[in-house]
Amino acid sequence: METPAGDPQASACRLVGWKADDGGRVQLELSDDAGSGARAEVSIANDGTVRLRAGRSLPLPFETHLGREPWKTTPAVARARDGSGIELAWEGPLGCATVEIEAAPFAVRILDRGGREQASLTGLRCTPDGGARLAWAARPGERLFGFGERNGGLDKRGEKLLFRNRDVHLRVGGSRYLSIPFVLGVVPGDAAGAARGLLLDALGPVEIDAAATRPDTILLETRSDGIDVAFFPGPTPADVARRFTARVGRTPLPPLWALGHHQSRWSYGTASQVRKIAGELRRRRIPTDAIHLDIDYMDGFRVFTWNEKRFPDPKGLLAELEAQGLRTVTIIDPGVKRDESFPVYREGHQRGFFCQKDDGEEFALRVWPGDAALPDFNREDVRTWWGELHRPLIEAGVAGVWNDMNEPAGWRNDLRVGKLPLILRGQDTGELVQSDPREPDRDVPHETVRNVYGLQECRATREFLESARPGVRPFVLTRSGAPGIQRHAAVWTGDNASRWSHLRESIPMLLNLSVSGVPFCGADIGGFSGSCTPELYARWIQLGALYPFSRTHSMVTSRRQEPWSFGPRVEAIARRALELRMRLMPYLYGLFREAEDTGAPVWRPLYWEFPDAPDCAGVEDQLMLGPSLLVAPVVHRGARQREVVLPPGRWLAWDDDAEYVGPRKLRVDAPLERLPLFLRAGALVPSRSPVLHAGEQPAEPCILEVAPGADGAADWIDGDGETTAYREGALARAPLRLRHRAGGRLRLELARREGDLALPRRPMRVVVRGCEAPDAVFLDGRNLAKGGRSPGFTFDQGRVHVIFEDTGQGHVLELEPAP
Ligand code: MIG
Repeated sequence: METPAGDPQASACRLVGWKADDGGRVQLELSDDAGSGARAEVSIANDGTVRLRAGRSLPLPFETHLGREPWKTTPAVARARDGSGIELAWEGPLGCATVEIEAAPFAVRILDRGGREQASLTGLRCTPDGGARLAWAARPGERLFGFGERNGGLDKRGEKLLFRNRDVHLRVGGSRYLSIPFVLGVVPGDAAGAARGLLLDALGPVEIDAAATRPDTILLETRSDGIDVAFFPGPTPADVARRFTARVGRTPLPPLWALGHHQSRWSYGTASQVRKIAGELRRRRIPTDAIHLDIDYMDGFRVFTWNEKRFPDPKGLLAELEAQGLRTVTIIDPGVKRDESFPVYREGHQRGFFCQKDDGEEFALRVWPGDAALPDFNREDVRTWWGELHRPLIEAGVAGVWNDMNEPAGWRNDLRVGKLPLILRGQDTGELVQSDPREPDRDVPHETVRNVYGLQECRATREFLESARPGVRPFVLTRSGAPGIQRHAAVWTGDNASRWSHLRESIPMLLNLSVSGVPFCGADIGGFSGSCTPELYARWIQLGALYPFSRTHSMVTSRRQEPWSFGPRVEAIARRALELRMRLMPYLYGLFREAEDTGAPVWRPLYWEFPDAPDCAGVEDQLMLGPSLLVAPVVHRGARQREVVLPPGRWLAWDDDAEYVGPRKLRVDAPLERLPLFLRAGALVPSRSPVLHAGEQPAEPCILEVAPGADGAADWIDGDGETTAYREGALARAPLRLRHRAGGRLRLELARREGDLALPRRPMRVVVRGCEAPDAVFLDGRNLAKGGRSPGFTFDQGRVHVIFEDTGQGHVLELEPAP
């Protein structure tokens, strides 16, 4: 008899046998009411992450076949419990877990050190077609974040979510380009054990019912390959992130130029247009590091070609751009034009590299070049081949690759509306087959591995770039992806529109993507389709200049969207916004380095930094840029003020150092020129004077912004902007500490730089904001003179500026207040 879908009480399976192997894995034999068997396996990793896999037959693990680290099981000891069931326990320096496996009904309960229940997994059912279902108990008051890239609000509790990669084009709810079935559960205000995470790991589409059908239950459902879940204990979101990203991977430090602003349009379609854009960017002094070339640089949309009429000398053009500090990123779609005279197609076809239909015919997708064949990226030989095809591009000087349409997306017919094909969604891929990444000789329905199509493409691209330019940090940008995509590519959120609602929505979308393991993400600034208004562009660039990935992009039919397209006032706003990004580059660099080290995202929801503050949990129109900066952008048309939820603690307004004490709500003025931004007391933000691009020397390379009012600590991270030498230690780390002493004395320590990177002595400016004129300032015990000479200090509008030469050997600054 069928049990009602998702009834967690339904005794779907019971344990009929078990054994523990030497590796600490517990193999379980299960049987359901109908007498059908199922197999499961439970294991614990050394950081306390617990994995449960189950299916009619035990699913084959796939992580190493996606290029991830193998799952490392600890030799946890399993023993039979009194009565029935099994207990499995592990405790180590990185984490611990106790797993209780109950026999009938089969249930897996995960407990923490104190014996408190962390997770309860019940109601396992394995269907004959290979799918499976599992229920995970939601906690009272628990908010459910993460879920990768989704429309809508921050908290998804009460929603049913399908994860199947698809080209959504504009705004539709439901699944999108990229699927990360990861849940971060947070109980606001509950400091102990507040955060926990779970990944429903899969190659194909899955569903999560986020307590929609049953208010106390999260239902996890797959369609093929059994079920594979990993549970990540907290207690903080950062703990969950560290464990989750240890499993799926982290973003390697991007090249510095990729952290700058990118200017894109569909399309800058001729060499002279590109030159003109570059010229304007420089003439108008708009900080920008990259120009993107969309599909029209190609010859008839044939990948890896150039249209020779429109781009007669790519190498010359790209060298010209680079001399102006502008890198070039070219789009690459997976679809290869089926044209016998096109060498890429001919070779791929002859070598059998393209996906087929189940009848053995080559599959053809209607997409830009007409009929196109799809490489089967699940095969290593195909990935190597595909990677190698990029060689002429990088020899021409292409710096980064933009992977679009890799869900994969296409359409049935090109019905033309004006000059544009009307894209009919839902190309039927029902008959498409691909290699199983685990067993390349075996064909499986594309649907069962669909969600990793884009990831495998990006992996091919990145691995090639790494091997072709050894020691150079690659840049790959993608639309589609799956858990772990952050190891290979930055993610942009696809086609949005020039609407205020899409500006607003980009915040929860990017925050949830960020906590889903993808720190390097952004939305098209100004909106992709539709025509942006001057005011919308101004507000969007103010926020977008602080997106972790910052790119202006627009559609072929929309009004032009360069920073100067909206008149001088908005141009000045854009310049200022991008200058702020350039100022904050040392801070951003440190945040990206931290993301690679710990998995903590660059953009953080308020609850991440303030888990004890219930009022912060649901805030979705503000964010933390790292631990120190609160961003409260204006996202409503006509608004010249906004309400800010100020988290607990003291805060300094970025522009005028006005001091506020949270938690409180605050109304702030936000004329069109202003982005409300706050420094957290205790913040130590490494910055510099703005430059036009990563390669330019700043007038002042080191400016430390200090927000007094609380003690604080941070690291100043320095390294080169291009190479992977930092992995061998060529990175400088200077620990910073701020202390408030009795009598209002401030003490700032810049510890001696650590690491193998030899840095020259350099001028340093420390800016202590929001203070009274000091009586005296001491540098390394020496009383500094007042005045603009180094070493010395000045006092101006509530800020103390101390300038001196940073030797890297460590310095102590002391500010003595007036009596
Ligand atoms: O069918 O390459 O999301 O950024 O400009 C549209 C043209 C194909 C979709 C991408 C968009 C890009 C556009 N592409």
